[in-house]
Amino acid sequence: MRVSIGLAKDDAEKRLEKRGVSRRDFMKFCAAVGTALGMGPGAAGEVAAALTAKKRPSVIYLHGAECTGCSEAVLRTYQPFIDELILDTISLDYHETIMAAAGEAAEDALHKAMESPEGFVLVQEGAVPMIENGAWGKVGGHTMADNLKACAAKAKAIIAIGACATFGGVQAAKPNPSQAVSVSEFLGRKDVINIAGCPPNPVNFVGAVVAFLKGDKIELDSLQRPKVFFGQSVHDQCERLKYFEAGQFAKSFDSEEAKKGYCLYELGCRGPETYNNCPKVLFNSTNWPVRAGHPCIGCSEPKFWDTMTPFYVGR
Ligand code: FSX
Ligand code: SF4
Ligand code: F3S
Repeated sequence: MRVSIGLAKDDAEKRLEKRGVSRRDFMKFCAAVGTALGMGPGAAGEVAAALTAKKRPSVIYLHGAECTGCSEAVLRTYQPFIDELILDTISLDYHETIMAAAGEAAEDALHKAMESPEGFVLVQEGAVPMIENGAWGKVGGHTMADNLKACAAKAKAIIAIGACATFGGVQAAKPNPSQAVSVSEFLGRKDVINIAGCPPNPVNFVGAVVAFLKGDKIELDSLQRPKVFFGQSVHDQCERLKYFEAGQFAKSFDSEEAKKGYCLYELGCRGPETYNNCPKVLFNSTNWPVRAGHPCIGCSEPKFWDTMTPFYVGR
C-alpha cells in the first residue's frame, strides 16, 4: 500500500495541523528525537526537516514471531501524530498488520516496494522461527525466514525493532521450541541496526530513521545497538541512584521505603546490567518503569527472559 502521497515540507505540516497537531507539538517531538540522538541546539529543526523532506524512503516492515507490541508502541503513543508522522514522512509501503491490502494485493505491494528504483529500508519486528525449515511462521505462503532473506538482500538498511528481532525475545527463551533466532543471527550480518527493548522506545526507532534520512553514520555497540541510545546503563541514568549509593533499598512494593522512592535493586531491578535510555527519554515523554515503581527487567539485553529471571528477586 502507498499510505500517502509525496508531501512537501509545508504540506506535511499542514496535514498534521488538520489532525489537530500544532507545529509546536510537532517540534516538541522533533526536539525529543534530536535530544535522544545527542544533537545540538538546532536539533528540532534538523529532525523536522529530515522527517518532512519531499523525498521519502520506501519502507518495508515485516513481522516475524512476536506480539506486535513494537508496532503498538509506535502507533499508539499519546501524541496522536506519530502514526501520521510515520505514515506521512516515510512511505510505508508494506506493513502486514496495518496495511489495508490483503492477499494478492498485499503481495503485489511487497514486490513493488522491493523493486522501487529508490530502494527501501527494511524494518523487521519479531524473531525468525527456524524449526522445520521455518514452517512454523508463514506469511502469504512464504516462510518468515524466506521473506526476510529476500528483502534483506535488496535493502538499503536493515532495522531490527524490539527484543524479538534484535535478540530472539520471548520465543527464543529456553527451551526455544520454534528455534527462533534474531535478525542479525539469521542473516549473519553485522550491519543490522538493533533497536532493542520489549517494547522499544518509539523515539529510538524514529531516531534511527532520522539518522538514516540525514545520511549520518549510526555507530553501533558490540550488540549492534546504536551507542547514542544504548551507550549508558539504565542504572547510571536512574533518578533513584542516590538511594542505591546510600544503601537505601525498598524491601517490598508496599513498604514506606518504596513510597519514598528508594532504590528497587533488592526487588529485582536489573538497571545496573541493562543499557537503554529509558530514564532520560521516557515513554510517551511521560514515565518509565522505575519511576512508575517497577524494577527494570532488563528488556533491552540479549536473552533477558533467561538471564534476568526470576524477576522481582534481588541478586
Ligand atoms: Fe517482541 Fe515486538 Fe516484546 Fe512484543 O512485536 S519486543 S514481544 S513487546 O512487540 O517483538
Ligand atoms: Fe539502579 Fe534500579 Fe536502583 Fe535505579 S532502581 S538505582 S536502576 S538498581
Ligand atoms: Fe526495559 Fe528496563 Fe527500560 S525493563 S523499558 S530497559 S527500564
